[in-house]
Amino acid sequence: MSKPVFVLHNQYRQYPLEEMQQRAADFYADMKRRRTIREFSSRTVPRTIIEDCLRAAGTAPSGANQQPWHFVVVSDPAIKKQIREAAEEEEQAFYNERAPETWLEALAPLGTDENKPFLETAPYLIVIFAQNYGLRSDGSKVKHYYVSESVGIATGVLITGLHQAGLATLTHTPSPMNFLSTILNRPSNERAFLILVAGYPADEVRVPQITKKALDEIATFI
Ligand code: IYR
Repeated sequence: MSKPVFVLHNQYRQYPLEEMQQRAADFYADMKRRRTIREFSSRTVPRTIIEDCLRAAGTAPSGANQQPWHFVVVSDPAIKKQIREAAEEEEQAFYNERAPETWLEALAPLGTDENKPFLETAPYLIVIFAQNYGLRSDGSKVKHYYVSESVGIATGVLITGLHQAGLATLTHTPSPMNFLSTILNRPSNERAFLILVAGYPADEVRVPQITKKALDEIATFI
């Protein structure tokens, strides 16, 4: 059993109360502008921006600090095409056969359908994999803890980072997503978690008129 090693946390910053209030308000105002978009421009984005956002995602807290995630950044048009074709096949089955009526009703306000052109248009598809367990170099398995929670948190950081860098995203979850492991040749300990489509929005992009719940609906102070 390895012993913990503690170092002084000298990166923490405390702000005067007024500044703290302002920072919280500014952050909320900026996050409120984020919208999931479904039409992307094909304009290229420097890879270095994606790299820094991924570095930020990699700072996320995770169960036992196991960092059970892997990000495959797809910009190759041939691979994007393969992903689009496989995703659309699943989505066709979903929208026309598999999805229960109640699910389709829940999705109706978003105007989604089985066509996923953005999977080819957007400059980047960041395919996020969750590592259900780790693999030692001798092939033995390492148990991972709180995998979905950890990968979900890292994904949130990534979405936030891309947004504040000035990019738009779409969290896309074709179901089932096993085809991503095949196309991207991922090891058996990983399962696709979601595809984060990233890039500039298409000109004059339109988004569904939806609202977010008010604070008193999402939080209770006792
Ligand atoms: N995976 C499908 C359906 C879908 C499901 C949910 I829940 C959404 O919030 C949006 C879409 C699709 O991507 O179209």
